[in-house]
Amino acid sequence: MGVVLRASSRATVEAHLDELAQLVDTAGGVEVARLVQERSSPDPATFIGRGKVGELAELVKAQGATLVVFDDDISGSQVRHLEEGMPDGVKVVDRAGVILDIFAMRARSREAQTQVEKAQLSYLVSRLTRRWVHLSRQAGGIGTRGVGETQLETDKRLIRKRIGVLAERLQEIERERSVQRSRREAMPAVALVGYTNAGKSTLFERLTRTRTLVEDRLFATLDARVRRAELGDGLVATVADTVGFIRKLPHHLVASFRSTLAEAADAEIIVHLVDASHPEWRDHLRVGEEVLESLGVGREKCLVVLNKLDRLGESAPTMADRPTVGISAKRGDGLDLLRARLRERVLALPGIEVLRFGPEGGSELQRALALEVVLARRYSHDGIELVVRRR
Ligand SMILES: Nc1nc2c(ncn2[C@@H]2O[C@H](COP(=O)(O)OP(=O)(O)OP(=O)(O)O)[C@@H](O)[C@H]2O)c(=O)[nH]1
Ligand SMILES: [Mg+2]
Repeated sequence: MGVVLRASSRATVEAHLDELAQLVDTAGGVEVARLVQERSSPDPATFIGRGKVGELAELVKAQGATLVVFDDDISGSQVRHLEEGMPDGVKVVDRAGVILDIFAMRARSREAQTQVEKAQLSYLVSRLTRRWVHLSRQAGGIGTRGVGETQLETDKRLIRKRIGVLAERLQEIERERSVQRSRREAMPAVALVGYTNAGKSTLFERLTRTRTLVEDRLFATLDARVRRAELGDGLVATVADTVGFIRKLPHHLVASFRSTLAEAADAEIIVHLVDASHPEWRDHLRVGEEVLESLGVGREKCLVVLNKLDRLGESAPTMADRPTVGISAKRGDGLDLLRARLRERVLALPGIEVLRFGPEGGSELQRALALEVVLARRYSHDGIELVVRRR
């Protein structure tokens, strides 16, 4: 179900619905019908118009559908009113609900699972209605109920408590992560970020020569992973693969995935990967830039890399306002140029120095090797050259 509000257009809403259909497919559902309504503003009770609710119910019945997915954020009471208008047992969710479902399915690490549970509970607490199965029964029942409190409030309180526990656990994981990070600190850190399905994991495999999950599905990657990569000319860096961006990602979700994205935000060089063969790639780039900005990442750190050029033939796009690199992560085209650009950026980082030692500089060389972090060593006929990072 899509709604064309005043500020948007039918074409945009259709494109967003195509993406929503992909999300539904990833979550294991099958799209059987689509409905779009144009309205100047959402109906406070049912989001779409009352008449449209009837039309939707007819369509659901005709198709034997079991789930209605809204592309826009809908509130708990709107869900309730909408579900009341549908045939029995038909559920109503929004885009955020589907994304959460996918995240729950894909979460592997303890961190991702904790983040997903926290995000799900926050989502739930805003949508708790009287039909909710009482949580207090699981949590010991008698004694947990405050005097005069309604069941609903008790449930909400229990959920908030659980959210608090999860938040603490996440902080602890984040502390462990920052310890690990400081151990790697001296190595230049490159993060691959970008819209979901842009090809980040494919590029990660190419750069780090490891195998990872690459899928033509949304959110194949949920956990940030970091590996060592050779950039050529003897230079090494760490490269991080990260969770993808998507439009209309609700704020509370972004917040719970912040620490996963923190890996990206903390990187010194950000490769913002874009699927240039996607008709909406400029929009994807903009969504990514907005998220990066909200994480406090400066533009100057980012290198825009246009991927999947193998699909475009001669008509590779360019951008007037900034330098870009065009690649095909799948075929391996353009990777030498990308590595060269990354080397230039690494060499321009603070603390990086190139030291040269002639044949007589043996003791100085020994000292440098002991004191500095060596990112590259190059041998030539008249001595040795070290690229070091001052701590
Ligand atoms: N034609 C073509 N396909 C590519 C290229 N790079 C990646 N793909 C395909 O695009 C799909 C998504 O690739 P991934 O590497 O999983 O993308 P991702 O950005 O890691 O996606 P998420 O983890 O879901 O955010 C896969 O089917 C890849 O094979 C490319 O250069 N050309
Ligand atoms: Mg991936």
